[in-house]
Amino acid sequence: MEDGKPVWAPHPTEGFQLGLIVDIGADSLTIEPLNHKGKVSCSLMYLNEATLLHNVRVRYSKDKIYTFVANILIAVNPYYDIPKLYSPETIKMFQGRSLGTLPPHVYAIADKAYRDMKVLKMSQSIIVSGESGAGKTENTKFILNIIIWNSISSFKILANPLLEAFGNAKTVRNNNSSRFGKFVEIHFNEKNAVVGGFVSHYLLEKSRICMQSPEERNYHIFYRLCAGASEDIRQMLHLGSPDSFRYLNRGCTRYFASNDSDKQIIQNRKSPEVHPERPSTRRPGTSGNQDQTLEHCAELLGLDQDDLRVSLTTRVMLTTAGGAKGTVIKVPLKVEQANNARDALAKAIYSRLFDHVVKRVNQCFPFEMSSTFIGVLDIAGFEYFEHNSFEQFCINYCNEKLQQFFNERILKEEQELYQKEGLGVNEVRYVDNQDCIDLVEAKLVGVLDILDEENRLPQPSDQHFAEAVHSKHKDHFRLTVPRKSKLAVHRNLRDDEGFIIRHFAGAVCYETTQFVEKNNDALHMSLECLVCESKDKFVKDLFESLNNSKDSKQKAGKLSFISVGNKFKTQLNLLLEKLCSTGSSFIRCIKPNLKMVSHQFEGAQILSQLQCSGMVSVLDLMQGGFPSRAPFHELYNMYKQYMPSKLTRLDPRLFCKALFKALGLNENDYKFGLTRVFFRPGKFAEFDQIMKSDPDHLAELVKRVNKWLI
Ligand code: AOV
Ligand code: MG
Repeated sequence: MEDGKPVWAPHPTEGFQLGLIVDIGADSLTIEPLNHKGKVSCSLMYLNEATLLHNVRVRYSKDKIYTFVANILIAVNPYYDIPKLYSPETIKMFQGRSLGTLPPHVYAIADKAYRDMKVLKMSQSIIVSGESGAGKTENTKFILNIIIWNSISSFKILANPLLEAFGNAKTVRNNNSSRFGKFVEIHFNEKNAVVGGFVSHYLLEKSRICMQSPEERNYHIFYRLCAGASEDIRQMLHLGSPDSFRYLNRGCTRYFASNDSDKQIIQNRKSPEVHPERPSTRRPGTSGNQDQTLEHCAELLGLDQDDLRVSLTTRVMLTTAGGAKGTVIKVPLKVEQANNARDALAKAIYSRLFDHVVKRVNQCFPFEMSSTFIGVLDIAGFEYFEHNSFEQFCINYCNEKLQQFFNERILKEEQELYQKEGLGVNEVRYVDNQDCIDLVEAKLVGVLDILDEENRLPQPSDQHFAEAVHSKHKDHFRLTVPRKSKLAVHRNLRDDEGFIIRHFAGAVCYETTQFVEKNNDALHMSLECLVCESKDKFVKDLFESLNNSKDSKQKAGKLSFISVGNKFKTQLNLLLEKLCSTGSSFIRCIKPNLKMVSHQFEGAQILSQLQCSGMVSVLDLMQGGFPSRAPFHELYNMYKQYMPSKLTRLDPRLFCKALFKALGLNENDYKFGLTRVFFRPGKFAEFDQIMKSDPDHLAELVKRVNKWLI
């Protein structure tokens, strides 16, 4: 660093800003910002987070929303339809062309997957990640469409509108937010024609069924039913306006006119909200006539009205006191407990219904024999909010696993490149996150198992769980106790009701309130028994499969336990096994701003997403090896103007060799491959600076080169 040299300086809103050093103090630098619109040439040969951010920014301003870093595709959400970006002509242009010969595009990734599958006869996966609203689901749809389009088949996947109706909702971050993760597989026969498909789903958000934050909605399907159902369905289901339903009238009840009432695919970016918020006629909790609600409910669920009432308001218990051991008694529930029972029933029904919808979708794309598949993973990226609960814990655990997979793959690619170029370098160092994964999933001592153990206690408590986590991992590098100020201030929480995990993307403070409840997928036995005996075959079937797998001798009244966390762990490990057996590509989606508008690039926010997506750690990973690389002919063209003609007559490779020798560069700082030179971190910049330094210095250099050439 020297006075007058341009540097990228951290900036609170822009992320980084280019400036000149005007003063170097003992512990600070004074930097004068340079006008962005001035001439700033930037090359990714200087690979760091500032130049990466700058590059993405410049490209975004020209509607170039896709950028490659190595083979990883960065996709910025444009929040408007860029003309011709996904047109049939564009699709044609990408077919069969190799990565790197065409501008970066999601079609390039899809096409690479399809070609690799054909050529290598190996299944492929595309991992799409990013925060809420970053464009994962849209890009996933583009990929699936083009793959099916490409593979000359009459096969159509029309499952998306259905899955999105049941699994997507309006949130403050995204009007069409997927509240579940999915891995969609398209299966092919040995002739590479599509033979079928399969969808796996993960972690549907259940709390939304009973409760929505202000400005958020329940799942789309409810509003669409209210808005678009025919009169006979309306009568049959006792439908009214969303305001009249307790589960719909807490948050936002607005209709999205063209989405909710007509039968087309939900595309919220094209449909402004038309109906103003309808006045709420009743207060929550006092909705309508409760007896009538109970009657409708019982009717629709195929239950006896009195049985339903009793099951929702009492709990069957086995007495253990005195000699009366084993007597069944009915204990009335407090209002809050009864509300919880009702909510638990609603959540159980909906999540089983969603499982059923996915199962039915899968039955529509059956296949008997498949030789390969292309799988696309659309799952939420790393999350940290003001308050983080069990959902964030699970999704971040998932992202740790995916990050590890990502690191291993990128590392492997780097090493393969080094090998191909004959560098003789075997090792690239990087920070492994296995310790963080172990902290979550290790047998007995991992957070998930500690939580399960808590769930099995007669009186589990969130606080006791948090204490157990801390006591089992006293000096764990990844785990700390939150300070009181972080957690307790507004929420009357004790300071030990939580833990902080130091993730690869940053530290997150989890509040353990409700962890125990959210980790349990089981209903109280009395409710479970009730729905299992429904006269409605559909409702009965929803619960039956689950019931069969359980110990039928389970005692009445005792809360059974089905672990959400461990189910997810099992699913995730299966998914990773699958991913490991495939060739993989990565897409990192970026949300450009919180307002969800076009043409607005919030640098600081985007930088943090690049960090969370592991892109910055890819740069770090590359720093452990030879992150900057330049083909011989590029270096030749870049510097020949400074060199004597004797030197420029050499072929580019020899030119570079001669030049490097003459400069007396340290041989540890660079390596010659077959087609390019590789540099240690920061060394390319040093070299470039020598080459472009002042005329005296240059004359001296030329003399040295001449001498060396003789
Ligand atoms: P997400 O899947 O990443 O969020 P979406 O794919 O639903 O995000 O994208 C959010 C919205 O951004 C879409 O509804 C579109 O309006 C717009 N959008 C995204 N990509 C494009 C594009 N390529 N061109 C034009 N508009 C786009 V979440 O599911 O909330 O994590 O849970
Ligand atoms: Mg989505």
